Amino acid sequence: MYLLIMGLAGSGKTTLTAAFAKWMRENGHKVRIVNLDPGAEVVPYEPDFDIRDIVTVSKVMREYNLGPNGAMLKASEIIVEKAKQILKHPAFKPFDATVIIDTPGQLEIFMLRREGYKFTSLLKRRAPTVGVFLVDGSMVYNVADLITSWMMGLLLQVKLDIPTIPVFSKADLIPDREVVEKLVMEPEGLQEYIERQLSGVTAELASEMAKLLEEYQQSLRPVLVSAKTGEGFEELFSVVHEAFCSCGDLS
Ligand SMILES: Nc1nc2c(ncn2[C@@H]2O[C@H](COP(=O)(O)OP(=O)(O)O)[C@@H](O)[C@H]2O)c(=O)[nH]1
Ligand SMILES: [Mg+2]
Repeated sequence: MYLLIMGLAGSGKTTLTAAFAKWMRENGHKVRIVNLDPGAEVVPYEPDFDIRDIVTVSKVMREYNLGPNGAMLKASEIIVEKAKQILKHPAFKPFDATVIIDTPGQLEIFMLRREGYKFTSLLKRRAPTVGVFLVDGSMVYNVADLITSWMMGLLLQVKLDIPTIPVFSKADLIPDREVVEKLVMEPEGLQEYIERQLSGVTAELASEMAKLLEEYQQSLRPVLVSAKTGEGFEELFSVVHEAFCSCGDLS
């Protein structure tokens, strides 16, 4: 299967890729790692395939005289143009291992555009593909942060049409740990916080979103993890497995 690690820049994708792959290996699972981020400087893992062998953001900046965002855009186009060739690499063999794919730094320039959709479609055609949407847990201070970031995972699921697990990263840094934990585990408690923290139309809108999340949470529950301490990895593994089972057979 393919496990696509997605999230905003700095949400912890690369760190989680390294730590979760190590954890899976230690627990007897076969894993391959793909670095799909052409803008990565150093990565804390040994990739089985590295997109930087084909394209890097810094080279594209020099060659096409572009800034970092323009270059990431151009690099994304190059990745999609060469996708068929890239996917032939043995690292992408999906049936004897979990292929963990660390995605490009800026979600909005790759995953949320046509490029991300196209690349994911090609993966999906080959094997079951599950997404992880990482939200930087240390940036969640209140119920509005929690709901909006969690919703983004849902949007990504709709956009890419793959089961996408909402994962709150950096659990070791979450400022109000108990509140986030409670809200994530018992989304019905969200309504109470919404009434306390928001008002008017915003509260109504947030309340509708919370209902949607509560409903959706029954099929793919959110997980709190720390790549630093390994907390939540067992839970993440079991939710990935459930998502995998729900996303098709192995044929
Ligand atoms: N304390 C802590 N820091 C983390 C954790 N995961 C990532 N980070 C830090 O967050 C920053 C961004 O992480 P990175 O993996 O590069 O994010 P990416 O841009 O999404 O790939 C780095 O400084 C990491 O060391 C975590 O679980 N705990
Ligand atoms: Mg990264």
